[in-house]
Amino acid sequence: MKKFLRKNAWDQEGTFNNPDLYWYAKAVAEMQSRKLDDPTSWWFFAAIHGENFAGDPDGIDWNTIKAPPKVPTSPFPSKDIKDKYWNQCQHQTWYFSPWHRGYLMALEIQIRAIVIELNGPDDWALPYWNYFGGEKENKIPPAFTRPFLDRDTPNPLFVTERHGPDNDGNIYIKLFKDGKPRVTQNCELKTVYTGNQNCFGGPETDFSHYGTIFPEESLETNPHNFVHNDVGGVVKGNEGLMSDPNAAALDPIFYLHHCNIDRMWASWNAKGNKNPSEKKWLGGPKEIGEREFVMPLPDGKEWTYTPNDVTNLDLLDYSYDDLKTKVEPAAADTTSERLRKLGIPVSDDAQLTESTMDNNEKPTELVAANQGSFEIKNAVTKTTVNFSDKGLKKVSTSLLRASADEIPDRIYLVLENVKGNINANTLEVSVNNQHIGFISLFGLRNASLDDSHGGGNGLSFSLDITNIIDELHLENDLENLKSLDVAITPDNEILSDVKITVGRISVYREKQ
Ligand SMILES: [Cu+2]
Repeated sequence: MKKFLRKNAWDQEGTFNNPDLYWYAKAVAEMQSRKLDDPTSWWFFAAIHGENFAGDPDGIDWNTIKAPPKVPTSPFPSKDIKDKYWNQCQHQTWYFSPWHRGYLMALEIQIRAIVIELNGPDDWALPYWNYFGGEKENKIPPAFTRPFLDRDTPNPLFVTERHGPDNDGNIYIKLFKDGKPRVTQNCELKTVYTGNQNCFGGPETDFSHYGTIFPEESLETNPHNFVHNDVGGVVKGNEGLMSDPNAAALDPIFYLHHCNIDRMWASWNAKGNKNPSEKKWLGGPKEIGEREFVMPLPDGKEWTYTPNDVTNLDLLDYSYDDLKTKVEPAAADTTSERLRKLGIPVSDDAQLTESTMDNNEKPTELVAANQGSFEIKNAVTKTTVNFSDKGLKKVSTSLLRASADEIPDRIYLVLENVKGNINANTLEVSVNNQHIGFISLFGLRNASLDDSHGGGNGLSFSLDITNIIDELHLENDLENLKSLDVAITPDNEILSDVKITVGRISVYREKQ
């Protein structure tokens, strides 16, 4: 089988001197010249991910998108075709990675077919945007920001509605905020794909166009969601295309972002981490009688696929020029390091057996909660999370008993049922005045609608606060602890017609 090599979009300075970008632009222009109901058009492909022609009033209405891109609003495909292909993207789910891999493959085949028709290289492959590449590579490659391709030809990769993380038109990924890591590759440190709060690939779900739960720092949560909002941004309440899942794939940078996400999945597997072996994952939602994953091909045929068809890169027709991901050393929080900090002698990592470190199903138990629902305001919103006596006792007992054979509980703060009518915002969360993390709200608006797949339950986010609890234990403060003070600060101003609410903040212990 012929292998196509996916390379870094920042090669040749990320300009049109990079043939991968030049030919991508040429082919995107061709796809953009095709009709909405043509399954090989740019518009149809974007709608496969998600569209909002007639949907909710708060979303980006495809009829009114400011050019470029100039989105055609007719002719519509037949209902059968629309139901079969459109609005498939899988979010907040363990299907996130495989669905998007198939989607990228279909687009790549489509683009390559056009590149060949235009007498371009017959081995063209989709480039990736590695925003972790250092120096300037966290900026969008320059080929995407200039309005013209050649002298008078408009640049098909240029999009007006892209605002950036500071909403000033400067498009880059904000890796740090005030020195604190914000967009990271920490997901690469995870050792299980699904099943617990600390997983790489997302929670087990059925077909999930929009789901509900985000484990901390899964591939989808961070970096994926952050990159969407950092590129898209929001100005005067109007979100950029990338900030809305139902418009994101109209922006040509979308596929280069997802190519990097796909590369990170391949990198995670290359380290020896295993994908799920459950039938329900391997067979996809079709396995339980739901919609199947299906893509159009250039020859008018269709391609249905399952996660099992796309799991193994060795069996697919592409590879990456580089599978390296670099992880900040501070994030390398291993169990043995934790035990050492707690004063428990550990000779080496080998002492911790596989089963104590990451068995999939770990029992969790609620140990603390705040009073209930509240609204996120500008500046800072504070709430108190109260422990139950019983819950606190269990947490402290687990720490007092800790040994290399009995790893103490891990503790998670969960923002439950966050709802709102906006995607483009980030929340900074702190506990007892210590920063614990950032949360990207990409996907929030859709997950909050009553007819969403999650039934309008919004999104839930979990943040690991084990360190904070361990420190309280070491300072002998844990037993007298009654509550934790949680403070939440939004990145972007919350305008008067925007509402973001949190259903409850709770604390869970996870037995190890
Ligand atoms: Cu995405």
